[in-house]
Amino acid sequence: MKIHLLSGFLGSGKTTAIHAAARTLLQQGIHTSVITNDQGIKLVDGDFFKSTGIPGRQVTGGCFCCNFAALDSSIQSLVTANNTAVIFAESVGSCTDIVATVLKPLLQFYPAAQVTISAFADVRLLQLMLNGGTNLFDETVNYIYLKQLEEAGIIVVNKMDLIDQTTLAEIKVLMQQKYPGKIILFQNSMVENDIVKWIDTINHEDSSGSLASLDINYDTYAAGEAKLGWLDQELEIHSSDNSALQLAEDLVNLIYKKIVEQRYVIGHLKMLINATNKISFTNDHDVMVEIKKTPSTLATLLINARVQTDAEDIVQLVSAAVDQIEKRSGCKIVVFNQSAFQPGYPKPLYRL
Ligand SMILES: Nc1nc2c(ncn2[C@@H]2O[C@H](COP(=O)(O)OP(=O)(O)O)[C@@H](O)[C@H]2O)c(=O)[nH]1
Ligand SMILES: [Mg+2]
Repeated sequence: MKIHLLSGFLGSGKTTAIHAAARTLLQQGIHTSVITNDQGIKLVDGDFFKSTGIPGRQVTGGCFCCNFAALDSSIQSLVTANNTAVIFAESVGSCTDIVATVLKPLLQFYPAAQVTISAFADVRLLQLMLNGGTNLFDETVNYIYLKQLEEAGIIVVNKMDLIDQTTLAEIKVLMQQKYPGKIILFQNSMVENDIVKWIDTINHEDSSGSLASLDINYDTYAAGEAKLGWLDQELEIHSSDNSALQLAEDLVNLIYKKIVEQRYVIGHLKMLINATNKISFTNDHDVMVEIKKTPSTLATLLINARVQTDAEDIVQLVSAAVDQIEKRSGCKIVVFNQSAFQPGYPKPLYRL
């Protein structure tokens, strides 16, 4: 069995790459599955994988390291139910120290397994980090970001289609200087060839067993995690004039607009309409979304927001957006599930 762990900051493209890679392997007849992970209650990514038909499990309510038992039972259940040969496991975007707390314990539990770690980095954010850090995020958040890259055997510099060739060439030089000895891939996860190259690399990676546990300050790590407020919320939009999908689109765009107006830095902001239509906003992305709309009296919306402010601020902001859409249209919006919090101090089950 192969277990490919993905770490990397929120929004770096982990789910996109897993989706493409799992599809490619499944087409080759290789039994492949996915484990998504989050601290909240319900994941846009997990629900998204369900809609694609790729076998998967969700570990929620805490990261893999603090929830190792749930990760382990997910692996066992995928092996039993799906005869899985390859598992992609995506860790929470603000989580690090996974060599010591996930990879090494997995190698002890599954000595015959090949376990790899790929740390994903959005090339645009990476560029800011390499040029002396960024004041976009708090410095404790930057600390987590750099620890994720430091511990992985493979760094995937992703979204390389989003910068020009000259800048890319500069980043390649800087990365080779900063991380000698690591495998560094430059990737566009939307392109099949790049995904095939990544699959090939992780297939042949056999140095994971010799990866060193990080030297890491848990107080700084915990402070960085706690800088981001989390909101997971499920809503239903009821419309008597069949405009529920239009209103869902309006609500999604209004929430994003309000976050931008408040100048809250986005870790990630993902929404899923009717369990199939996935929308992802980043700090660089300011176009409004447009979805395909059919007349409908009901639409559902799942929101996963990880934003650098207090969770309560995000709750208020979404609630104000909901009120505004209700008043303007006369529709009824019901929140039926919500979890809002700052992540607590990371307490891994194992640390080897
Ligand atoms: N242009 C471009 N966009 C990408 C690439 N990989 C991912 N994305 C987009 O980046 C956003 C976040 O991706 P996602 O896979 O959800 O990130 P995750 O939070 O790391 O799982 C989505 O809108 C993706 O479509 C890439 O290589 N190029
Ligand atoms: Mg993801």
